[in-house]
Amino acid sequence: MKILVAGGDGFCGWPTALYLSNQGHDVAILDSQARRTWDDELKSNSLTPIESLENRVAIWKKITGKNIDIYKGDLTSYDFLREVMKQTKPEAFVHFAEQRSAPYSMIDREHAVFTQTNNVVGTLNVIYAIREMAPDCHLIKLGTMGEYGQPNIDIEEGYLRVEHNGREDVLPYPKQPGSMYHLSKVHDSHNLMFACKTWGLRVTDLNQGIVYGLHTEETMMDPGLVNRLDYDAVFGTALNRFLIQAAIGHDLTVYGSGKQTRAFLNIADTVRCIQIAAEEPADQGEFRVFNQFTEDFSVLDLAERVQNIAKEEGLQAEIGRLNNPRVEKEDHYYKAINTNLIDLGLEPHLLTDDVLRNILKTVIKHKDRVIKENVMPQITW
Ligand code: USQ
Repeated sequence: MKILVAGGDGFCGWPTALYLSNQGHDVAILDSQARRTWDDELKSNSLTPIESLENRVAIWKKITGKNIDIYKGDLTSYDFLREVMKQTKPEAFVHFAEQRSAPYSMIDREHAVFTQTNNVVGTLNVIYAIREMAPDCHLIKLGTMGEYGQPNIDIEEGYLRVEHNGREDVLPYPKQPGSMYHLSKVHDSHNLMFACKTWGLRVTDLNQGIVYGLHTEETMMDPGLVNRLDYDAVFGTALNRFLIQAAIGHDLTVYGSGKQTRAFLNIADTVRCIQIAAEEPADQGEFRVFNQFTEDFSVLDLAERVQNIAKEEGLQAEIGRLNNPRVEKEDHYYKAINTNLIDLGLEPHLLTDDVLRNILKTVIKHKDRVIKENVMPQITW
């Protein structure tokens, strides 16, 4: 298939582009390089040293003989997007190209406005470009498990059967997002559902949990293909941050009681989920929702597991209890359903001690690159 990966230079997008290319798909990357610009803005960096997008793609071609075209530009520019659609004529459009950090969106008014404008307008442009230029193209859009929040009932995959005053309907699952960023994805979901219903677009919304790890088979083929890895308090996420903190002897930054429970998956499962969605597309007019995660854990459980593995590797990692910089439930019910992707063939890579140990060993190699001032959270809700 011809697949366009928007956001193909980022943490999820880069390994996905390589994986799809390796599976024999004809892949092109659209990317504005925004993720690299935010590093400059925040005076932060990837733990792993990453090559420019041009070099990455050239190395991939040298090793595998497979070509990946690059289109540098922003989805919020409709003229640019139309031109890319004209040249690539994609059968599947994988959309990772959003500002994805909750803390970044909560810095101040400007960052909230930027996040929602960037994400919502970008996705609206994708909807209109597909409608105008490739109405059969299947849009695979990255949503988030955070759209649902932490309700006191089971979280279904996108829809909930409701009985009310003796009548019954299947309705979009209620959304209770926890940041201006998470809200942007809720807005996207509504726009996408409307586009499917009204114009017959076909969309899969992948409500992904927190991704951990960094390597896939493809990114390990050459040091120049390595994935980025974030550890800072703005773009770094819970488990990866704890592993990097253990590597540098920093207390593990558990926010509040640490009883917050979240859905997680390995980056190796992210890439496979995208392949499954692409090869088993939604029907024309269907707004299909998959919950994309494999396991759930409380933040404190993860910190304790990292602490134990670190100890076995001769590292001292204390669990630090910080005042929670976020406004969020800490003690709550959490059960989310994730059978759709499993039914289509996903075989989860579960979080074993060996997996934790391997990530820890990788991060130890690069620990001198950590900018220590960026580890503690500074942004509050
Ligand atoms: N947390 C800590 N210590 C830390 C970092 C986080 O205790 O050092 C806690 C937070 O308070 C929160 C939980 O861990 O309760 C998750 O925080 P996170 O920063 O790992 O993840 P989050 O802000 O939710 O966002 C990340 C991605 C986002 C994606 C989301 C999936 O950045 O793009 O949408 O995970 S989900 O969490 O399911 O919404």
